[in-house]
Amino acid sequence: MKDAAPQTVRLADYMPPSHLVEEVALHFTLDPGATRVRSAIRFVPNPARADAVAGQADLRLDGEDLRLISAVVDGVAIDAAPDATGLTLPADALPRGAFLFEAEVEIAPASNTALEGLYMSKGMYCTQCEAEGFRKITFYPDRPDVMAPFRVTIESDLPVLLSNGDPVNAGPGWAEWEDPWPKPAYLFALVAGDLVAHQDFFRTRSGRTVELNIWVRKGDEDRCAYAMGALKRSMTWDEDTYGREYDLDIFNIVAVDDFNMGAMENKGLNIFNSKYVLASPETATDDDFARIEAIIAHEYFHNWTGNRITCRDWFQLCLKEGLTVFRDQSFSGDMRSHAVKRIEDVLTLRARQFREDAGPLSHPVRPSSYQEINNFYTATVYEKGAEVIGMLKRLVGDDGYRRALDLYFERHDGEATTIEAWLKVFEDATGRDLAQFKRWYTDAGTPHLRVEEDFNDGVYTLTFEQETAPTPGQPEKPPRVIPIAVGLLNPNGDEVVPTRVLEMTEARQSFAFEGLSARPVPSILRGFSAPVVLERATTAEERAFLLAHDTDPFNRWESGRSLAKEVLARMVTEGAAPAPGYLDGIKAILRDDSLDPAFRALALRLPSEDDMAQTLHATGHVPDPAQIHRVREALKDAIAAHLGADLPATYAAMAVAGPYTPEAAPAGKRALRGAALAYLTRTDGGTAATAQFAAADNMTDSLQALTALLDIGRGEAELAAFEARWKDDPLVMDKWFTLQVIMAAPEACAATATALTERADFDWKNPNRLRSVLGAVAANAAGFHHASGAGYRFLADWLIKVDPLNPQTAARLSTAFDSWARYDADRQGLIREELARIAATPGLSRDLGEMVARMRGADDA
Ligand code: B3K
Ligand code: ZN
Repeated sequence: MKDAAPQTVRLADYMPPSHLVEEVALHFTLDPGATRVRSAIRFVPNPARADAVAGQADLRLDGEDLRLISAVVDGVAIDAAPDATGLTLPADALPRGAFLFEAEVEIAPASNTALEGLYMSKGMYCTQCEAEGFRKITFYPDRPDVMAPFRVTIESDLPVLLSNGDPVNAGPGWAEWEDPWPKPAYLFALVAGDLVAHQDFFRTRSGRTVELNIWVRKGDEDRCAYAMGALKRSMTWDEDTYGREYDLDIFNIVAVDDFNMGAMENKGLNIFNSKYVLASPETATDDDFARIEAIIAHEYFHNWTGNRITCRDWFQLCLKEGLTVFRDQSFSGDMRSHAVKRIEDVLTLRARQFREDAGPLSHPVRPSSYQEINNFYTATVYEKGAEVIGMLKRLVGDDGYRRALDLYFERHDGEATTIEAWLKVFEDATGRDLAQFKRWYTDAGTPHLRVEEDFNDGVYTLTFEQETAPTPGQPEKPPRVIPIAVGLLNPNGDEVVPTRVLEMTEARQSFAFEGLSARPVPSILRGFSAPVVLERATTAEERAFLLAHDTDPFNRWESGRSLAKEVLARMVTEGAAPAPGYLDGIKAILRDDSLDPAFRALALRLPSEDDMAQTLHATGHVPDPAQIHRVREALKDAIAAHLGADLPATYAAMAVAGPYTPEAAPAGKRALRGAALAYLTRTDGGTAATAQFAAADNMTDSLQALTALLDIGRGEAELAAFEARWKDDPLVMDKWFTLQVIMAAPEACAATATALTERADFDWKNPNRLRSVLGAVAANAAGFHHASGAGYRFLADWLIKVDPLNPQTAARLSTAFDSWARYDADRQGLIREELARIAATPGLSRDLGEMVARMRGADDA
């Protein structure tokens, strides 16, 4: 069995492919249980492989779960015997030079529950090939450094038949597509279904007209307009900002209900989880709209960063993902607010990537080994990968960055390349040596940055010390290049030194600022200029000062954030009361009409329970999730009481007049109104929330109200009304499932989740529905970590059940266990028991097997 003894793949073992592919023709005859795939692949020995040129290299083709019907080389049938993972064509059976390999295989898309390769979702056929799904469609060198133009013919009774590239021919029951741009197999896509298009057109800046289609099931057409607008904005932005134009006559997006992740950038045929396409004011929240805009942009941007220039091997995943996340973040900042976007991105980075980096799953942005590559589509590769690009840009400046990117596109277009080539482009374009900077790609772990300061004779000196704790397999952590953006304020709040980027390269390093008349207040790591943990002993007064005066919006928010964490930490560790200075600071922010409402809403948001557990653990405490939950609830009550009459006032002031639109400005007002409502509900017994729910004409208002009511133990009637209205809309019902689990009291969390999974509409084979409950259990920190172990058991039971059908999704959900080492001996014991139970399950997938082994650690894995 292929999963019995998983192989470790190592970057150090990379070998160029023996053969390249000049062209591929595929012919599909679709059938749910017996789809036939005929392939004709023109191979040529790779000039970079002397053994292949000399006719001495076997050709290895990947292939899994395929029934081989025939194999032919240059017209002559061969006797091919596939093994569990593919087919080897021995060198002595191959012609010298180029040759044509033809095969016919049979596959069964209807029974493909892993949702990888060709599968079916609600009567439609669709594909997901990244990372290694193409090998479940036909025999092929399924590796990203083999790029080829594809011609695809699809035969089926279904009315809409789509593949990559441009349509070249069609007739009743068939269609032919041709993609002229060489691409790796992971970008192949096929869709067939009874679909309708929401259509539009885009004129590129060189004057070509591109047909744009969003394909959905009948009835969903009226939920596509926002995604279409986002697509057109993305296309314009990539032309304006990166000089990149779209390169085919047609761009298709298809919405699919059963999908393992968010979306996929297949060339010319993006396939999306319907959750990230379909939106109307009644069904989608402001956050949903923002995410749709970001994901549409992300997949579109991949056309250049990922598709035209792709990865040599999967270790280079961050080459396309880090860069494309960086690009979509910049785009969203341009469309909305850079300050707000930056704060949101840092919140996500800390919640997901810092957490990952602090535990057993820590790995470098460019890992050096894996068993299952799907396990490395992580916050580290994506979000930290984007941070690394942000640092590069900060170090070389905007012009240097633009020159480097132009050179990257010019030099590597049409190639499958590496991080080395990426860095070389920056070196060549800017003259910088990036050897030390490269450690951000190769070394795992989050650096901690300690700061000391000194003021003497008008000279202010900041001394930084960096340290990174060992991570699995990497005991030594040499210093990295850290760009530290710093500004100085004088004691009356004026900025005396505007933002300057200090470039730290040593383990310990000082930077002096001269000519200051008084000891300044430093604002350090402005804009979160590097993904590090800043440790600085400072007073609550100074933080409150920066919260009120900092000119850098990120650091202004950050001061409030660190104050909140300190308040919560002292409530937990010393039983302290909430500090009045903090409560006053919150009130001042709430009242400050000069601030963007979206920013104020973020400043009012408390650190999450998981964030507090992470913070307490990092400062030498053993976090108690139950106590953190109680204390955080008490702080919410204290804030609500302290804000008093300001709450109804803000709530009223932030009402948005007129019909709902998802733009940033009204969304920001709704966010602040929702934050006020959450506190207000603690003091008015739910009056305002009940009224808001009854009057709501959009999903943001409904969910805010429902959440606020559940938070005070009410909302039964509203939950029922919500269900009655939306029971036939799975995307909306996912929210209903999630909310009940997230808001459940710690002791009721597992039971609530269990009851929900017993409902007839808990279709657990649908990843969105599955995650709506399992992901929510993991997100309810006090519930998941309840001392009874019920949360742990619930998740482990489900992982064992899901794994045989959908290993990728099971592996992803298992990461909830990765923080086990933070907790007390009892909880550690309970989690380790569950991990051991999963590990002992016969036939465990390579996906979940690898994750569990890493989480358990080398000693007993
Ligand atoms: N590249 C895909 C993710 C593929 C995940 C494979 N397990 C979507 C994206 O990052 O844009
Ligand atoms: Zn991506």
